[in-house]
Amino acid sequence: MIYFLGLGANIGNRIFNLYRAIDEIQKISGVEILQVSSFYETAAWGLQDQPDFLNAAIKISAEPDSLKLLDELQKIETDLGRVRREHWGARTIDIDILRADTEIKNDRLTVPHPYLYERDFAMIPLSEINPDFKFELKGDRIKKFAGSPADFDLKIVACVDKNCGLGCEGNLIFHFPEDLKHFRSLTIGNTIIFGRKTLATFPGQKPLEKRRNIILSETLKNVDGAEIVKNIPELWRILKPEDKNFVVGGAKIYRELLPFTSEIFLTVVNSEGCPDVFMPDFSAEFKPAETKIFPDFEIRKYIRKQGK
Ligand code: A4P
Ligand code: MG
Repeated sequence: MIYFLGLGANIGNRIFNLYRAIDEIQKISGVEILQVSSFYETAAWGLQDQPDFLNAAIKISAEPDSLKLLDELQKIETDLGRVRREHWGARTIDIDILRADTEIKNDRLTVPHPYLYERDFAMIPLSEINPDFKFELKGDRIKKFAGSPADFDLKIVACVDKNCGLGCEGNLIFHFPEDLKHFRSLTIGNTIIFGRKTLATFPGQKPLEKRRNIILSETLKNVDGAEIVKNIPELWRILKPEDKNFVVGGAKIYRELLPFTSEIFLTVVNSEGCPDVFMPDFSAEFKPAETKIFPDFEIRKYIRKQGK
């Protein structure tokens, strides 16, 4: 089932609270984040004598039923330090279920959220990721806040065989000079983001020259010529909105960063490797944009169906 969630924070490091909440939601078993809105700074609604909020909306698909999902979301609120004190009061993180595929009404849950259409702080981020949701602006004070994952230019570059296989025991399956040229022309002068196993497939197992190398790894300590971040919230802290960032593997990193990606460059080789890892399925959220055909492979570009 598809759900749209609203996130809000107005105590502590508000932006980091949102980063962490998104990261924790992505870790819920059976939940996949599909899209994340910009962050907005908003005047407190309801109880007005409290600091401004940062608000955002995200779209997820979730296998757990709605009450199980609510339990998981409330657990994240608690883990991130939220103490329920006053209704509509200040909080480190608040996660509400704004909308779902169906209406829900029971003693724990009302979806759509009862005040949804009264609140610009919920509807503006929500309509950014789903422009089909029409609403009337209430005129509350709200402005975009820089530094959301949606503000970073993130693209995936990957090479797969015809079964969407990515790799074989840590090695890339194919090496075509024309594809390497394409990879270099995209990435040189820009940032590449990858995991520990992908580092091991680079020449000399070293970061690639002429690019900013960022490794996403919990275990690596120091690597000459690269910056290491332990988790995705740390990644958002060091990316720059003016930079172009390419996610170059492996499978786990593709899966984790797919929700924040605007474009995918997929080299599809016209044969079968012996893959043990696969590209995550992105067909629900992305559509083909252009294809370049070469003798042994083609390079397909995909873009998001609905603006980032
Ligand atoms: N509940 C019922 N329906 C839902 C739903 N759709 N999503 C129940 C989530 N929870 C839902 O919520 C109380 C109970 O509501 C839950 O146990 C659940 O079973 P809570 O989060 O414990 O309490 P709360 O958040 O103080 O109350 P409430 O009514 O959820 O407050 P809101 O609506 O979340 O408002 N101003 C700005 N600018 N930005 C904000 O983010 N947030 C609030 C809180 C007030 N003003 C704000 C903002
Ligand atoms: Mg709430």
